[in-house]
Amino acid sequence: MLKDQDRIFRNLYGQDDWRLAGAKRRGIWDNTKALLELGQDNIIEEIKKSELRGRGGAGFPTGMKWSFMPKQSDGRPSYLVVNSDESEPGTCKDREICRFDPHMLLEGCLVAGFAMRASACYIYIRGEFYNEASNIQVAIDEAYEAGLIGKNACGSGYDYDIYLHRGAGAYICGEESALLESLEGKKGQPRLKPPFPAACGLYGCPTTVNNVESIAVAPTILRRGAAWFAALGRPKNTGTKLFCISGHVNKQCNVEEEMGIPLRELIEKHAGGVRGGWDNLLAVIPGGASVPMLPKSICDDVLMDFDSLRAVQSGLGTAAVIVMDKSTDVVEAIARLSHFYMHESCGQCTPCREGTGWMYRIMQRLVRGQAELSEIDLLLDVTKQIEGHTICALGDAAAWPIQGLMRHFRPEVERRINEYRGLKAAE
Ligand code: L3W
Ligand code: SF4
Repeated sequence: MLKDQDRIFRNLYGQDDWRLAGAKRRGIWDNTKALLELGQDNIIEEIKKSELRGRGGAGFPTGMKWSFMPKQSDGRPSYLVVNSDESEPGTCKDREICRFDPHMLLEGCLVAGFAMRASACYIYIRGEFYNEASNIQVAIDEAYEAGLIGKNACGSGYDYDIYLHRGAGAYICGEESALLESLEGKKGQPRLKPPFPAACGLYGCPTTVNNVESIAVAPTILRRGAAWFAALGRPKNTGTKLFCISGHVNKQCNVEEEMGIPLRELIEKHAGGVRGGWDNLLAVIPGGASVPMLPKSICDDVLMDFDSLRAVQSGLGTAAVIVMDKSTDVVEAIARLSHFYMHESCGQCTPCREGTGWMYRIMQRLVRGQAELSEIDLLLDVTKQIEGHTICALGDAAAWPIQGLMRHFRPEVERRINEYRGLKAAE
């Protein structure tokens, strides 16, 4: 279990003042100038050494991403864009940073933007996060007033503006290139990659898009040192992580824990255990709706980090742990997610636009058992036709939960079909 002194997020539950005075009491904005004096390359090197991996779902190495930004300007400005469009079902961690510790995010924006030689920063926040946007704007105003950002930020000689932009409630705008389109005032539809944003991002300029949590932890890593961060967790899966635990537990919560904590320990120590006890567990979605679910037999021992979860054909994703006890209709739960992806598909590419609807229609019939047994393989075939064949990861995200269902609960799906056939035959 994470020791108190290793916790990065000191106001996760809003128990303390989120305004500038409170933030300073927690050590935020404490001699930030000294962090900048480390120099751009040293900051990036330190983040690389910490082995911090992106906290938005993909787990891409953060320091490496920053190093893709040009060291010499070719005349174009460059930008840091913070992805605060948190919409992954089950995920509610960035929201807490935005509303209870906005200055922690802003200090991260300054340090990260400076390291990658950005001219300015845009924070793109989910439209529904009205109060969170309001708190961030108050914090931005306070930071300008105190000379922490803007001209000669923190007395460093570096000029740096931070702008807040509110989205309009589309899940796909959390995909980085759709986010950039939306920020530019266009319809939020993903771009083909490459080019990656570091080469051609916002307004055609070099851009890094990072998740809120990735940016918020950067100043603490620099203050306490890469070695401290890297010693937490497991090799290549370092540091602490915010987990969002929801569903059939006794106490749903957000909690900061060490990367690699056993799933069972996470649920029992922080969420009061599974409703009805561990033996009443049916399955867990360990990383937000986009990653495949795991049955109890795997949940018994699995560790919560990128590589351990990948090894069991799932993923850490956004670390949103959705717990389902034995009262859950797993087929219906996955059908509901299929509806979500169909609804949120931007419609740009055919496999996703047509496939998400096709999958949802089959899933609906599987819930009732009104299908042929052969349609299970047809459905799996459709998931394979979508996976890896679309512009962005939403197509994969729509396919994976269904693949997970069939991998672990196919007998339950078949049982429903056989039961329905039996009822029909008896009529
Ligand atoms: C330069 C290269 N940059 C990759 C960059 C890329 C991006 C990052 C990760 O999807 C996942 C998705 C969701 N040169 C690069 C490069 N990059 N290769 O690295 O890229 P990628 O393509 O691996 O992933 P992604 O498109 O960013 C994110 C999953 O997260 N997810 C949902 C997330 C939802 C939220 C939310 O609500 N907050 O985050 C959950 O699992 O399915 O697989 O920056 O440019 N060669
Ligand atoms: Fe749009 Fe889906 Fe294609 Fe992504 S995969 S670009 S959401 S149609």
